[in-house]
Amino acid sequence: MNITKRYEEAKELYEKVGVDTELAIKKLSQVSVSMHCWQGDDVAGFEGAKGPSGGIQATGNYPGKARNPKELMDDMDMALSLIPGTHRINLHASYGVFEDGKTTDRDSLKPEHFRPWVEYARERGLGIDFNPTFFSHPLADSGLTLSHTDEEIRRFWINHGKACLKISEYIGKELNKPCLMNIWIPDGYKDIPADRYSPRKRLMDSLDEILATDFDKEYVQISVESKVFGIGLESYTVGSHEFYMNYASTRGVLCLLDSGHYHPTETISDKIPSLLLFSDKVALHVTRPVRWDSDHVVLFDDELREIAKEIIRNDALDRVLIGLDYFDASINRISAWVVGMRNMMRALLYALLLPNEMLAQYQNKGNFTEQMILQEELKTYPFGDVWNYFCEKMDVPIREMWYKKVKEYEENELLKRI
Ligand code: RNT
Ligand code: ZN
Repeated sequence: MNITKRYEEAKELYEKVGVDTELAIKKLSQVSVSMHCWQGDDVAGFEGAKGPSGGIQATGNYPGKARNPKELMDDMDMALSLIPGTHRINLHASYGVFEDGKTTDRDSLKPEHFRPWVEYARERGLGIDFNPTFFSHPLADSGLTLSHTDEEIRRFWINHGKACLKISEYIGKELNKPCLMNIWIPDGYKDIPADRYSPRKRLMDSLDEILATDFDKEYVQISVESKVFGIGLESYTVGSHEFYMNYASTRGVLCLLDSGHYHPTETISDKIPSLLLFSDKVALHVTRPVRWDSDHVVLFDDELREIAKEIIRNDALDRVLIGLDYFDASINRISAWVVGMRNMMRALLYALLLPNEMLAQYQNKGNFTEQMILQEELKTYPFGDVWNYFCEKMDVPIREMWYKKVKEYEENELLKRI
């Protein structure tokens, strides 16, 4: 009752600045965000790795990480039950499910290894996105995969990419929802390279070979993810932003912007409209870099709101494929998912509740004073009342109430995993 009453009052206030809260809620309820499975186990996967290699790192030792497919699926269920909306899940190739004792190397992974995930998603009405895993593997230990000088190693990774395309196609067809297959490789050098050109040429050729696989474009979308540096690979990254932006635009694949993969003062929010002008779609890995690509949990901060504004103001909810990408092992991992996913949705609602046309008109007419005043006042409009109403409507706990459920689950389940 209280929630509804407060919402009605908020609705009236927003109406005065020309914002339709009902429409905002309707649009938000249709949004799907890709929830990354790897937050649940510190990017370990099911092949026996302890943590990730490839210049990325999950730090912390909070108890209760998922150790097998069942635990990871249960934990994701717990998280999803506290996040408003119907979403997608994001899998890595290292999360294949094998029958007891059997394993298959990355170059010969098959759709059947992901059937349990497809069933999981189908039962819950979720979509699935997919990622080849070009790290946490002996043949990636040198820090080079698709750009390797050793033809046999390079070929192994090309075959991995091709195998993953077939798996993505299988997933897309089974769920009748396009699967986004994102390619990120760690390749780079710790110190100043003697040749910056040839590794990029080899990467270009490898990607072209992967894309030459026969696959149904209706069910698979491909994106490529650039990076500025990785741990131990500080001086040179083969798959840089310029490399992939040109690659994507010439090959008709999507550019994926990871908010941790640029220089510290560079933001991806500003890149979204530029990409939307030149390509049909753009993909995101929303994360939070703290001084480096640290992959902290996504908070409701300025950059998250700017990202959301660029999506909403450009009416691009169906052109920007939003996925999250962080891994914090120092806090309850389910809470990490819930905080980040709720914040992504919250930021989209924030942007949907702005009088975007009016603000743009101020800018176009040079009324920068009014523009600033309204933008600032809107920051303390009763946005939280609309958010609570939305959560209640979507049948998930309001405010911080959801943590009670996570705490219970921690006591009954997570702490028993030793
Ligand atoms: C690494 C990239 C990449 C990974 C995941 C696990 O810097 O951001 O997207 O985080 O694929
Ligand atoms: Zn990423």
